[in-house]
Amino acid sequence: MKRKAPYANLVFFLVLIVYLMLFGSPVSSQTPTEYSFEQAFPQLSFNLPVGLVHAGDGSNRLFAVEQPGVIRVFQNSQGVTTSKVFLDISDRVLYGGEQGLLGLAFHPNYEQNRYFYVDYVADNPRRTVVARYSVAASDPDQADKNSELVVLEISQPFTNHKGGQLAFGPDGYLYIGMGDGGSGGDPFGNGQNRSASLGKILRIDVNSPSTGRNYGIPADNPFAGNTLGYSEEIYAYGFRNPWRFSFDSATGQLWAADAGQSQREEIDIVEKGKNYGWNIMEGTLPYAGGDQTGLELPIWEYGRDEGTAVIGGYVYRGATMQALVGSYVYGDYGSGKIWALSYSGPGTASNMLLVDSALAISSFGVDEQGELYFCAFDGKIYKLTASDSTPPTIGAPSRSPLNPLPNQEVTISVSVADAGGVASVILSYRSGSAFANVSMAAAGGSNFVGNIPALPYQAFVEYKIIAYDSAGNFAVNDNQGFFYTYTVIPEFPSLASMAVLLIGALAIALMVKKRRVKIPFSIALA
Ligand SMILES: [Ca+2]
Ligand SMILES: [Ca+2]
Repeated sequence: MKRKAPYANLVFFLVLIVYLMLFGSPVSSQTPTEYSFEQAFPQLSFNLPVGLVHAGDGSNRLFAVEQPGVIRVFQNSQGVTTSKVFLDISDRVLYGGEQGLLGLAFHPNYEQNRYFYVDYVADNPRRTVVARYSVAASDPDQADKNSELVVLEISQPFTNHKGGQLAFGPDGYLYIGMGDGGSGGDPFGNGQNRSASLGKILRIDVNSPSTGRNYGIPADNPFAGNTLGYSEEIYAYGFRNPWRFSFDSATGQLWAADAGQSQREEIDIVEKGKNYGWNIMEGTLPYAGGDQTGLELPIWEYGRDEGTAVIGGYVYRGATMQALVGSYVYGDYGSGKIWALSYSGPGTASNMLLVDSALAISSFGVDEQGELYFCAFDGKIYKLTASDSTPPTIGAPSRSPLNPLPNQEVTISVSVADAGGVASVILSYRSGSAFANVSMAAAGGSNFVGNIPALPYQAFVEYKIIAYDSAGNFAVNDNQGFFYTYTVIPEFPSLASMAVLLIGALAIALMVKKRRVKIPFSIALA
């Protein structure tokens, strides 16, 4: 048995305290989670996919938007082998360059009314069309091409900067992304012109058509009822080409990515009535010049060293990549990079590169579970995956009883956490010789418990905790090499041993007394 002098424990704890003061807590360190991407539906290919949405109807279907004018529907399953044509309006769509079928959004009450909305560019004259279509109850995978109701049309001067995103907000209104109409530098000044619908994010009420329109103007739109000739549909303005925007499904915040001219790609949190700067500014840089007072700056921007056209994504709210929950995942068409931006107010933005895909990323999408996908112009839909390279985090173990008797088991409790899941927790202990391992049992929450068997009087016990996650990463909490320790204390004497001791003591006392008595007799006889 390994024994220590009484002072050894004291010296040990003093050393430990000094060590902890210098080097922090005795818990395993973390390494970053690694991200990659893979084909989400390897057997499916699409013709220039620019969007992926779900209907919110619990059917677990996905709808891919093909820029030339087709929407295809398929079951959200990795092994899916076919997709069906949900809608083909390629004969109505002006396709080419940035033009085409660009946006799709299902009505929030789609399950009841079977309405969905598309944004496309049409010709003669060149214009953006936002239209509503219906789906026959008899075949949920087949929209009725003849059900088109044109909701609004916006004249388009050039072939580029068409915007095209459609999304219903948490308020039930339909939000529409409109680029500045194109060429370069916004020659007509549409972004800052509140009488134009171009260079804006618009908001309309598709449920309440008002006189002369197939939609209503929400009463609290910034310019609702104005007499200055401003566009009543405007929700926010000063955009160049807000190609993709989305609502955070948890907070309702509107996140938009505005593609820049030649220097800055930007991410904006869009709020009602605000001016996002174009073309007075490009990102945080002056562009055409003018008064910058009151302009809303991006929460994040990057230059040509990182990409050429930002593709807005989603605030991740899925379940498979815990470390990304709450971060805005977006990418770049030119560089194929995908990042996660976390932001909780001015000065808090933190951007992390997830993957460098080298793909021509056109759009992001989420499924009914909130899992994230992206479309690329190689015709494939990809999903982002996290490879868990982060070992579990092990807390400081607690022990009961603190000072066991020789006949007492010792229960060790410890908290173990891992974003990818804890696979096993081992309690490893020794008393002088080799370590023995005990599997610790889950005990609710992140707690695990295991027992060290009863050990003899004055046994000096050392123990540590080892934890594995489901990806095979492991962490050891051995108290920074000092182990956690205790010494089994002496057992309180039992009644039987007390009796033996008492009898022994009496016997000795009697013997001594006998000798004392005997001596004087000897002397007397002598
Ligand atoms: Ca801006
Ligand atoms: Ca892990």
